[in-house]
Amino acid sequence: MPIDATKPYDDENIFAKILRGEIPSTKVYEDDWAYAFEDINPQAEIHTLVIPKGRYVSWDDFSAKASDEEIGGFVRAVGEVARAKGLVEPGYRLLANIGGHGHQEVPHLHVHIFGGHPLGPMLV
Ligand code: D5M
Repeated sequence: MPIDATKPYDDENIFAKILRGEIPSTKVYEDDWAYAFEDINPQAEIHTLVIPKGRYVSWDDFSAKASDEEIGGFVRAVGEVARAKGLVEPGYRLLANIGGHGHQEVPHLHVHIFGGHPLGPMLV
């Protein structure tokens, strides 16, 4: 079910639990600003999620409230993960779903990194 991205942050969401180490994840990368792990239900050969360490529901929440340092650190971390995965030369896709129409399911901002093969045109 898509979430209402205007609701307050819920500390019991599944990615908050992953950040606290309360449920397992396959870690790909971590720094002061971000944590990256493999998607549990991959939609491409490479499907990695990058989340900020701060408590942000969505891209909207993050872009409105995060500090420039947090935003810069997070954006740089997404690039680091893609480089570490060897995706720069073949190319890859970034996606952030936001709220109901965006079909966001987990209420902690996450950027999807897809790659590993030609992805074809975006459908929407
Ligand atoms: O995508 C939410 C994504 O989160 C979806 O691709 C599955 C993934 N997911 C859900 N639970 C887990 C756990 N526990 N580990 C790894 N990946 C997970 P959205 O953009 O919100 O629709």
